[in-house]
Amino acid sequence: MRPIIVPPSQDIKAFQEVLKTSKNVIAVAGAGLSAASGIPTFRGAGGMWRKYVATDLATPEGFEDSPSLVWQFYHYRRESARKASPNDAHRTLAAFSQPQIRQRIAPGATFTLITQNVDNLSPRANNELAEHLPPGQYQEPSLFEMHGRLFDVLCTNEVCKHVEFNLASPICDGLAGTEDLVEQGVIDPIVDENKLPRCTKCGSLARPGVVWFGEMPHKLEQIDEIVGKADLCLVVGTSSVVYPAAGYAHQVKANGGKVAVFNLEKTDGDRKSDFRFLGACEEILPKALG
Ligand code: BV8
Ligand code: ZN
Repeated sequence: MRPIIVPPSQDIKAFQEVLKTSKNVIAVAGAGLSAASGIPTFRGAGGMWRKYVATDLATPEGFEDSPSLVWQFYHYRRESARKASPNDAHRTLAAFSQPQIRQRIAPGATFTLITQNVDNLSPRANNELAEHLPPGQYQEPSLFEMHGRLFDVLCTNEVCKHVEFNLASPICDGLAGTEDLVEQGVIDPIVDENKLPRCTKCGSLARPGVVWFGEMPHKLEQIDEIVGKADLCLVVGTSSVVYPAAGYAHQVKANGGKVAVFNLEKTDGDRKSDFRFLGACEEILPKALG
């Protein structure tokens, strides 16, 4: 006899009751969190991976084959992320990361945001909130950018390994204007490799500070420890296909915790979730966590 799978609840009030009794809450976020900020997602409708083969662009081998092609793509992503602003979903998660705000809806619970996004919008939402809170009230949130950061620039020299946060637009003269070509889907390696970003310390070729396929995501041990203690996992705007991030909700479930999905569309991973709120997370999350 096939086990009867109870469909996920869509009842926000019931979700808020669970929230009230949760002790350790995590949120796993993906590109859908930033969609309303104008940052294209990877796989959904309009997803940018549709035009480009992800494995050609987001892998060490892709960078090895053509650093120009990969830098043109990440320059385009940097420029679009620079022009973007945090949306209501980023702001809701930033507010929920503050204990004195979270107390109202999840008294005594801890909260950690684990984002796959590299666009710097969650840190910006946190910083904007910090500016609006009375001095001394803001507490550094528990935030993991597990796939790295677009605006981190890493040295490729194994000895130097210099890292710097760099918001320059363009990051180097050689890439200026190529973002329009990428926007039109034209992506050939047109920038001379000698004109690509260099390490400011040793002059070696630099690379975007993101985690590519096959590379180890950041701070996995700390994340695994936090996931292991979570009794509620929010899944926000992710197709849940990239591991290890896609496995965290299952882990919380397996540990007896609950899972609430906030996504525009159904995904394979969410059939067994306890709650599923289909729609724009920038509209639903403020209601659910507000
Ligand atoms: C690793 C960084 C070893 C740079 C990215 C076979 C099985 C299982 C795993 C693997 C396998 N083969 C290979 C692997 C490992 C691989 C992997 O998972 N591959 C997949 C494709 C099968 N993973 C890795 O390589 C990782 N490293 O495994 O190391 C290891 C690990 C652990 C322990 C030991 C060893 C590294 C993965 C990181 C890759 N880097 N990006 C960059 O951004 O360019 S991945 C890329 O995909 C982004 O980071 C992105 O965040 C991530 C996931 O995509 P999503 O965020 O989900 O975005 P997507 O567009 O897919 O979905 C958006 C969703 O939002 C949609 O559902 C849409 O409907 C919804 N949405 C849209 N608008 C809204 C919305 N929802 C709500 N509101 C809206 N408004
Ligand atoms: Zn260097």
